[in-house]
Amino acid sequence: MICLRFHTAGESHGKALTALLEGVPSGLGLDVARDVDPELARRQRGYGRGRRMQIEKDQVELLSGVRLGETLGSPISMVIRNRDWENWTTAMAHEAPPKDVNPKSLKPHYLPRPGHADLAGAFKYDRRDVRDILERASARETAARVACGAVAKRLLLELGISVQSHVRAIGSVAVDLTDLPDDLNAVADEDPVRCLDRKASALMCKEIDEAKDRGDTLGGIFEVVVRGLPVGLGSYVSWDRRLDGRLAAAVMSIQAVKGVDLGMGFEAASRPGSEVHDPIVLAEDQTRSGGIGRASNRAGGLEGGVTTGQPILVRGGMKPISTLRKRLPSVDLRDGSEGDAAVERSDVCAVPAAGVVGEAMVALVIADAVLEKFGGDSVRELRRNFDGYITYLAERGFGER
Ligand code: EPS
Repeated sequence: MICLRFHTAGESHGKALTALLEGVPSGLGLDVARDVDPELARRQRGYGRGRRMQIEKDQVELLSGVRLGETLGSPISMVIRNRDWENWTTAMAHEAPPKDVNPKSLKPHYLPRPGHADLAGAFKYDRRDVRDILERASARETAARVACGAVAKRLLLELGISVQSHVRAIGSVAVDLTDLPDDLNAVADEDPVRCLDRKASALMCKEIDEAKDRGDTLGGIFEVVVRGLPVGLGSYVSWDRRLDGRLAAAVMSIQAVKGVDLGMGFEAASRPGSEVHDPIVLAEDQTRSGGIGRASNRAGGLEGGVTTGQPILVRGGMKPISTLRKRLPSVDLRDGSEGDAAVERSDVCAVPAAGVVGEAMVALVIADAVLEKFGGDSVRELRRNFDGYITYLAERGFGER
């Protein structure tokens, strides 16, 4: 990210998660109870989550960057306290343990779980107790991403750009919906798995129950939808300025995501061009794309790594959670003996939550691209630049040069 940057810190069972977001212009109205906490609550929901989500009630405490309800342009730092911390003060203490400590109270794990970062991380960071790895590799970290993403979403909303999501598949149940409601999140949030098709949703919940009974886990696919975009964000001139690549990296970086596609995605590879590319049509009402629109949106809102003005449709495919109660084979890092992988309290399925995290990551990338094109140290300046561009798109008209 070029103009908007963020960092997160924190272990899953440590004191807190922290997030530092830099590059938000001044003068953005920000009320964490209204803008951030509801996003954190959305991430905590979804059929298939484990008991941890009943313990936590994620809320942000602001430490900097906001005064009297408006951003200052300075770094915004946020803390999300882990309520579960009180049960982990010994195992996750910063201090060296006392000599007579009961080793079990340190809650070590020596049998890495296939699929989690446990084993590769143990080699990379030269640790044997894989708790040293899993605490940070855990998807608990996504709460901090969602906090940053909520601020990015708030900024985008100032320009009439919305970022929403829904679940398209869980396990073997998939839906292929093209007509998405304007209030996508309001509809999806009412469903236990954030799926728009109630019949499919019931089947998804059934598959989750069955997986749980078997001691197994499930993955699935979420789709993030961005509307209200102007034509021209991102660029084709250099590989790292392409917005499709930047979005793919951001979504792929979400824990357990193994695949990302845009618009038609992989399906486009097997169809002829006439069934893939979106015919260009006059569309006077589409002021954010200069009065020129598309008869379809198979490209998913991007051509040449640049926004077309059509909605961005980006999907993430999540593998099943790697903590299985029906343990998979592993090797004990203490003595090399074969055994069953460690079990940590976990979720059976977290695809609905991953969609909310996907919104956050996409919002951060789009907000970055907006700031790159329109600049602005204050929201007023950003809006002036943005409005000037949209007005120019209308005035530009047609001509030879
Ligand atoms: C959590 C995501 C999951 C949960 C975690 C909370 O992370 P992981 O990738 O480690 O499976 O397991 O909860 C716990 C570690 C726990 O104690 O239950 C989240 O999204 O907040």
